[in-house]
Amino acid sequence: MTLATDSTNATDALLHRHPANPILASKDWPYRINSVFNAGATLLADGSTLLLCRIEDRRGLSHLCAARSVNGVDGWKIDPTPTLMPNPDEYPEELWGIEDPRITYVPELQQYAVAYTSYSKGGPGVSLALTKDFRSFERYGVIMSPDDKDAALLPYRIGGLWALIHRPMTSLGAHIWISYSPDLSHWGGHRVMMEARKGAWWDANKIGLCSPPIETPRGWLTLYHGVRQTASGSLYRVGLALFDLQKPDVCLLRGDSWIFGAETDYERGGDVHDVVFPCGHTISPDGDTVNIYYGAGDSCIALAQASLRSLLNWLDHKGEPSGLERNC
Ligand code: BMA
Repeated sequence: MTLATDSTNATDALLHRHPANPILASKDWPYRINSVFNAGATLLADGSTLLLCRIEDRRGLSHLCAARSVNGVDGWKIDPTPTLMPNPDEYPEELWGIEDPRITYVPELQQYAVAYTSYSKGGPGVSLALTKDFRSFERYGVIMSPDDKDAALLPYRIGGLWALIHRPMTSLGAHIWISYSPDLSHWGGHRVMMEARKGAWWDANKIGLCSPPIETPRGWLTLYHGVRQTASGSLYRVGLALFDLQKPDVCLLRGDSWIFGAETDYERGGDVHDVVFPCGHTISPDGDTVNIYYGAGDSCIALAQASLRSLLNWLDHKGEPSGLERNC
């Protein structure tokens, strides 16, 4: 077993909170809401940033609303009305709302794929929609039946098939899986990508994908959340792993400790305390700065920045090839 001492301290943290945090909160919204959090993110063709935010209304149900900004930090232009509402008449799986979108730009389709949680009587499932402009959406309906969430599409086919990362709840536990499809509608080839650890670990029992994996020459660099159950509730933290580019179910490296957890007032408080929950990121024009957008305390959206090079470097020092439990 490796020694768990960590020379990383506050001054050499991997993720740096933006001084403007939280960058979006309910008071910024053009209509009355309870909270805004867990946003998907992408760069648009003109280089501006789009966040597709989860909005919880004052009934407790969620929908999605787009916010656009030239610099990805402030000056947000928020759609005056909801951008994507649940449509339970045609999609009954959306009866209790739609949540936690992850956005992937798909060059082959010249469209953005939005994977989101649809919530209904059967529990949370994974739904998919395609869009060119975040104004009109082509819904594919539920593509992974309940209980399943935390999904994102990879940007291109692997071995001729589309690949979706997701987190089904099974009798084996809440692990990260990958599935394949010829047409985005019919899915199979299911494989476990990475298992939650057990016992005292920070990512014991329940893990899930954060934002879509980042393609690097070394592999798919992947932020994931781990949930530690405690006597006073759940602690949502963020960890790091690297997967093989052509065989994404093969975990090349997995970090031992979390790299980001709730520390500030807006992360430790809110409707659900002690939650940091990234669903989206963008890469700055320098090719190295990762802008990570995360829901804080299920109440607002915040931004943390990291260097891609430093993240990979950290994994080289703190990672082990340990996707599956046998290696943990
Ligand atoms: C998870 C998801 C997230 C939420 C988190 C903390 O299970 O439902 O949407 O942010 O719990 O409440």
